[in-house]
Amino acid sequence: MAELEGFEFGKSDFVLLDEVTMEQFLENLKLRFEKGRIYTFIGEVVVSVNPYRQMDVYGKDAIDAYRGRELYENPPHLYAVADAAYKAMKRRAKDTCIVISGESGAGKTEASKYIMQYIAAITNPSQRAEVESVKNVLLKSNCVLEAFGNAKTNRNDNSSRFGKYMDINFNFNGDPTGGHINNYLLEKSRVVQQQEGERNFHSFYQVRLSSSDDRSCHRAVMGALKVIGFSEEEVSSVYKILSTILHLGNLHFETDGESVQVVGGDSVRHISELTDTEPESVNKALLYRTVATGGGEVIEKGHSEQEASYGRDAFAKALYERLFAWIVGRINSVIEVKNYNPALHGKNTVIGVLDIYGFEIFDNNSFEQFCINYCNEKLQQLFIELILRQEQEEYHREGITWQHIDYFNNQIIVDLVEQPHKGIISILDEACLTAGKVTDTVCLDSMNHKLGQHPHYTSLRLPLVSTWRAVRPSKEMPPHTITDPLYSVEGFLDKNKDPLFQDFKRLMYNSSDPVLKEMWPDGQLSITEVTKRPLTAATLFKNSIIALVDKLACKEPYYVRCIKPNEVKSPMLFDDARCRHQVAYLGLLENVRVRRAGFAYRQPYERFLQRYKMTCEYTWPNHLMSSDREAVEAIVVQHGFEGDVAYGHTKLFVRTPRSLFTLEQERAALIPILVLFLQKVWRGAL
Ligand code: AD9
Ligand code: MG
Repeated sequence: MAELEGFEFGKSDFVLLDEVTMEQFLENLKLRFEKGRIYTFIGEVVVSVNPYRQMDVYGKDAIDAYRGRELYENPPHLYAVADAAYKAMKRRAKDTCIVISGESGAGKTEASKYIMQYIAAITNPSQRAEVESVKNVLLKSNCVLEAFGNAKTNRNDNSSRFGKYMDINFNFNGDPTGGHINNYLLEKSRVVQQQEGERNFHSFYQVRLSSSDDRSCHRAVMGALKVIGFSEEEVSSVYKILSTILHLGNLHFETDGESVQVVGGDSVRHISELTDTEPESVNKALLYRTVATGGGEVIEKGHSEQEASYGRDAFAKALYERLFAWIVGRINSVIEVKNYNPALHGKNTVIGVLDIYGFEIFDNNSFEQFCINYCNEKLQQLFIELILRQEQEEYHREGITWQHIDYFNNQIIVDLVEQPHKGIISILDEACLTAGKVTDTVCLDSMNHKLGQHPHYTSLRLPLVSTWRAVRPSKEMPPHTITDPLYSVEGFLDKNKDPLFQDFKRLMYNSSDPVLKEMWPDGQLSITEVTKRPLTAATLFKNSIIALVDKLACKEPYYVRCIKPNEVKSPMLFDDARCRHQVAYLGLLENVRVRRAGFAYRQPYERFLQRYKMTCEYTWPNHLMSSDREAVEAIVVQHGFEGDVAYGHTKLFVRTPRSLFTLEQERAALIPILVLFLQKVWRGAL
């Protein structure tokens, strides 16, 4: 639990609330936000409220204050969590991870950057050149990924349009030796369409250099690409692909009733130059597709105007998606740990940092929200399981009997989505694989039929499909999703199938640009060889999220839960309703309850003594007992809360915060008297 700052800033740990109610939680959160205290603990979890202004709490002084200290020794901060994860990794050779969640604009990416900066600042004190270079690449990778993976949206000017998980590897000295980045579900539809007021990915504006901001970002990205080790040819290919996509956007199609033509000035010629392909091949790929007939014959079929436009958009999206994946892969090839010999260098340990989209519930929710919310249901499940496991492990380590805590098991909701054959994704896939015209509505009917009886699959309203609702069995545990998300089934099948004509793949594979060619290995297959259906978008996403959860589950987790205080990016406004909503679906009250269900508060004997020894005649100014534990017992007995504590091997565990309040109040009352006393001593009056 956090060092108690004094309650004028509110309670620095939510476990200290008098009662765990939404009202008290919000009141405390708001008070702290208004007093400029944007971080608050729930045990070892940090709750962060986006300040929407520069805070003077990340400098060198702060880094020094948190370095190597215990969680409760300093006020709540990202650095406290980063340090805890780092210490566990270094001292106990544990793989750890820091999971940062929250909705768009809540401050996840900023938090992940501060965490990485902190880790970079506290490692490699001897400034070894090879470690410095790894750190530099890890930090610079952020700038590149943000340029290509972030965009201005209505909710956030720098919104990450992909999920990111980064492993940082450490040697036995605790210095970074490399890393690995996984990216999840890039929102590629943005390449061809943006909502009003939103922009495409930053990279497109940087290539056209539309504003001074874009120009300075472009310079930073070019610098970062160089530091990471991209060759000039590679950088050139990257920008040629961006230009190709822009040119694709400039062309459209017309028909004279018989055949379809490309309209768009010199765009085809530009595209062929930029992609190092023949103009006729580009033209052909845009207007025709190769199909294999039942008899094994291969024919070329002309597109309708609509098919051609659809094909162009799918091509532009795929180009960008593959470019992004290639950039991530290229960064990985630089930062992967090479020549690591555990026999020589000791165990290689890892800190993972996950910056992933939180629940998204809009007025109109589509396939993307379905995937994102499924991912959050899974992470929520993991969160509760791991928090409980961590508690259990601590009790076990300290020799304290564990009491079972009742909690809602999210698995039923996760199963509803991902179960083979029966789950929503399976039903979607089945509809996508069925030959003929299965429409979104037909698929929805099938889902209603198969899942209608499921307790968490509720009322379906065409064309909306409502999927799951978390219903807690006990009223102690409120649901973490307070609004049932409703999904518009329109477009689900197409987004799930995500088709791209083989002709485009072949065109790219046949490019003379080696970088581009490398991104399209599947283009070497001829149409008759393309028999195996590719996995659908939902299944690919599901597989990657299952792999992610497996990866996280074997690590010691630390959590940052980010909250967006208002919709208008104001540093002053705390919008009660918006915050209430987030506290609910992030499961924060549940988190406090789990933390308090056992022992709300714990502290090593020595620290406890230091803080409260003044409240007991047997321990002030120094105790004469044989151990700190006995001295702590004396304090507990004197204040009459023996029934409320358990004595661990190294720590005191206190069940309810109330006992602690008594001590805190007494301490607060004594301090002025002590100060007076000491002043008199100094002045020689005593
Ligand atoms: V999204 O899901 O990627 O759309 P994030 O990542 O949760 O979202 P982000 O970190 O990008 O949000 O924060 C949004 C903006 O809030 C930033 O661009 C900053 O202007 C602002 N912000 C967030 N955290 C801080 C902070 N600790 N200090 C100052 C902050 N400003
Ligand atoms: Mg972000």
